[in-house]
Amino acid sequence: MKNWFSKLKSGLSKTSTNLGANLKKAFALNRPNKEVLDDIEEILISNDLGVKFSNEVIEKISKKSFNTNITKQMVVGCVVEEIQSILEPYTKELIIPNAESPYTIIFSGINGSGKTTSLGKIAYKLQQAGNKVLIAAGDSFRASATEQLEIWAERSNCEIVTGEYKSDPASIAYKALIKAKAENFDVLLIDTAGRMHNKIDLMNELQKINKVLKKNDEHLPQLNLLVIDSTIGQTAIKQVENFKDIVDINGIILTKLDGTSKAGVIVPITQKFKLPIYYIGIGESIEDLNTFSAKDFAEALLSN
Ligand SMILES: Nc1nc2c(ncn2[C@@H]2O[C@H](COP(=O)(O)OP(=O)(O)OP(=O)(O)O)[C@@H](O)[C@H]2O)c(=O)[nH]1
Ligand SMILES: [Mg+2]
Repeated sequence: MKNWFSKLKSGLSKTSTNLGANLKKAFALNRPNKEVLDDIEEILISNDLGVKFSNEVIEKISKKSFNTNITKQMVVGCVVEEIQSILEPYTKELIIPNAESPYTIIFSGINGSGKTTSLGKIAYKLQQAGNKVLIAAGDSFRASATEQLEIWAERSNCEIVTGEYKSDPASIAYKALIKAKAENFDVLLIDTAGRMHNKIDLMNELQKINKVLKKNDEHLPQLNLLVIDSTIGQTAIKQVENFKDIVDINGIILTKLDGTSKAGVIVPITQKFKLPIYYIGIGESIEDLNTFSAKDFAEALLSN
């Protein structure tokens, strides 16, 4: 998409400015390689890239700089290359196959992570690409959640199935699935309520939504997407763990990359969980979501 890279770059500017300024400082004084390396290691860790990643980078730079002084260019090149090679295998495009059952995606995550907004943006994308998309308002828990999703359904020109306030989300999902099958929808997108992992009832409910779909067709849902707010940094790692314990999370969306200084966290998340990254969000409007490119991301992150 035209301008996406510059949008991504400016979205990631909080992270890249931090990272760039710190790296610059590390080279401000003429110091022995060993001291510069110690600083770089600290900078990479404090920018959320993780200990494992930082060690790997330091090792590479040490080898490269065996007989020569370390330069900022060398470090930036190495970090970009390393981030790209870690993330590349996990960049995933959402492809909707032609099948009897609708391609079903459940959006889960903690409160306010961007589930509903991401669902709306994806509904728009899939609809634009010619798919028949049905939305299920599976968050009957929060007052006005359904209304919020109805607005997204209207914007994306998709049909929506809703339920009564506080009614059982699994039955809303089921009702939507039956409609989607009967009317040959290609895609079914299920919104869910935000939940913290310690809210046992809500976590069980998420399992129930999965079970109800599976009972109808064991291949459903094809995707359990965890929507992660990137502004929370390291906490995201624990969050992935908690959700993976409950449902079979098989993909992630990273949101709010436009407002975070902690975008680096995607690296340790990927190293630890090896989950495909389907989309990233860099703003609130309908076009501010795109497929993830490891190369663009790595370059934008080190662009300052
Ligand atoms: N800047 C920015 N804001 C975002 C992005 N994604 C979502 N938001 C905003 O984050 C807020 C929460 O988004 P929702 O989509 O309602 O989050 P949710 O996970 O559905 O929230 P609950 O249903 O309450 O758990 C809204 O104000 C969104 O506009 C993003 O990529 N960038
Ligand atoms: Mg929501």
